[in-house]
Amino acid sequence: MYSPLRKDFVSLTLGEQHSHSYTNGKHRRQSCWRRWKQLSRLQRSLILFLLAFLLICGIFSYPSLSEQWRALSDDSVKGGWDEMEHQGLQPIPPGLVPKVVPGVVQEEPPELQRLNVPILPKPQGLKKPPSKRGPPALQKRGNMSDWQVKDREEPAIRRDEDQETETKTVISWRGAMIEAEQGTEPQPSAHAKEGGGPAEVEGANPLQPVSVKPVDRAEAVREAFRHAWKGYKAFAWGHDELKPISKTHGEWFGLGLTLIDALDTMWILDLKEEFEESKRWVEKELSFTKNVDVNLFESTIRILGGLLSTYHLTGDSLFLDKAKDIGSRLMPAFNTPSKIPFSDVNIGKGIAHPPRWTTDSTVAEVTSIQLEFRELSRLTQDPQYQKAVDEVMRQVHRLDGKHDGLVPMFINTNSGKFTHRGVFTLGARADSYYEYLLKQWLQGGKKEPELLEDYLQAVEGVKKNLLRQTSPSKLVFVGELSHGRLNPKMDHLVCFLPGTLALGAHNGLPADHMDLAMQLMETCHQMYVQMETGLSPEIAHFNLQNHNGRDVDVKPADRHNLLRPETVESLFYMYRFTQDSKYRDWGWEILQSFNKYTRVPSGGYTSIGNVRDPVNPGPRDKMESFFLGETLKYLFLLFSDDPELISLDKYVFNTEAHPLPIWPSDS
Ligand code: DMJ
Repeated sequence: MYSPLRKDFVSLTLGEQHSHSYTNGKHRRQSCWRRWKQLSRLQRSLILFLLAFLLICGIFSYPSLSEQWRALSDDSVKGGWDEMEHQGLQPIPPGLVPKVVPGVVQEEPPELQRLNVPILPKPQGLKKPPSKRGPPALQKRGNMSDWQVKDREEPAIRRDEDQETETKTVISWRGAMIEAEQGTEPQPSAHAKEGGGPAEVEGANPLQPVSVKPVDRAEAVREAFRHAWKGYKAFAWGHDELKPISKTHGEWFGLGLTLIDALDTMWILDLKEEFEESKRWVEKELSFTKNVDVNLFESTIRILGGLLSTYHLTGDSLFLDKAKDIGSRLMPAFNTPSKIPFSDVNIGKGIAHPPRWTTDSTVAEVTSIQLEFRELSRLTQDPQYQKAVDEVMRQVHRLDGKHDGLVPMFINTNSGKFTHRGVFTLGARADSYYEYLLKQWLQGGKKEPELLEDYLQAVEGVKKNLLRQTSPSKLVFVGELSHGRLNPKMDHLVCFLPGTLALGAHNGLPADHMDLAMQLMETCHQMYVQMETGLSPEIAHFNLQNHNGRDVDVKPADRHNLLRPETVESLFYMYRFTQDSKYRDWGWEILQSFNKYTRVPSGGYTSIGNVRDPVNPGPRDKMESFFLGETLKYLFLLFSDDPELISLDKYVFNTEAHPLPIWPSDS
């Protein structure tokens, strides 16, 4: 029963009738003390608790409040802001100018975070870039320069988790957050585009040219890598792939795929700390003694290729030992009636098998493992690896079913013959066959004529059968031939081709290979710039009709972007061989689009589902290992001014961007 006498509360009467009329301090102290003594124990404890609580709150909020008071009381900020903005000037609160290296994404200074001051001052005086993602019409933007107004640095791309809540800078999509509106660069003035000296900026006093300095693009790639690594380290360390939105990992082979794929990238980008930590993981944790099925091709190009190139760059035998281990465990794949390898191997049990539904293997897969196994033989002086992969090439060289040097997509592991004949593509399932013809020829010192013969014939086959021009802009693309009919579609994967053609031309192959490379490079570039996000779809369809339509179209099922490298890979080759800065500019735009639409604030980059929708690009929650292994590596090399950094006369890149040495002539 509830007793009316029972008190579930404490009544405190702190006020006093005459409390305001103190005349004597002593009397006041005495009277206070008396009142205090009259209070019950509980009342006193409560008051003391409240006072202590208020004191603690005061201590913690003091720095931020004082900052705000200081900022508010500053006349140059207060009131001046609107007026200055109106005049086309951009006030930056004194003491709050972030010290940023141009183009380098840095942590926001804590005072900026606290005050929520926009760290990216609006680039006034510089016209907003024309809406480059407008209706997707053909856009030839030429060279975009990377000059910026000195005091208005590019935004420090936001990184901290607590910034995720900043609605201004973040797109929210079904609960997923990806960063938005970063890296948007003010359009450079014509002057800045050309030169590099002080630039006149529209709206600024012409007598006082504003000095500009170049963005350090290579440094921006380093920053992107660090950001990706931050996510991998936090949520996927030692696992195959980062799932950056759900902040967890995905497993494919269970072999730390991203970490191994990224080893040589870290070395090349000079990210020592990250490299050393990863090396320790390889030393202590990486084990191939695992009952796991791996895909022969994927594990060869990513793991074996990654370990071999890291061995070459570092000279550390740890990586060669690991390469030998995985290489020998993959060898059972070649135990087939035809010697054309199975697609899958259990590296723990030493048993290989084809996929469940077929005894076929993919042509690109069985012909794009040669660079790695040949190099393994050279390093170990054990010929078994090279023998196995050379045998595959020997057979494919002689096979019926090619069409002017073009190969079908499947080959049977029992008969050793092509299957599903009549379909020819430079895209998925055939792409790197062509790439490895040229690269094996280069790797071996141009001594294997069948490889060159097959390569040259294939390029002629492409020219004769697969090339078309779009309407209305006459973009040259490589279509697909299906039983005599041309399908005007091109995978993004085909964008490796400009780079490979350029590499061939650089090595003495016909000059028209370079012409074709330039034309295809332009098309791959258009596959990016004509999309609203500035990112290419997985597959583009091209308009052949002779009327005013759009050159590039995308089917709903092909609108995704997996952070693939092929276009930036080719841009790297094109820049190295031509020194034409437009290729760098195109690469820079791509990096900015990745930062804008695929970067996840808590770390990592995500593939997206719809490159046509900048508002809702549909993050897919996966960072493929090749984003670190290839995409960022090629971007870094594209922006690096050192042509000797992985010289193309000394190295060939495998199809996962792992550089392997061109063999010395006496080997
Ligand atoms: C990579 O694994 C390799 O570049 C491969 O040759 C094709 N697919 C991915 C990248 O797109």
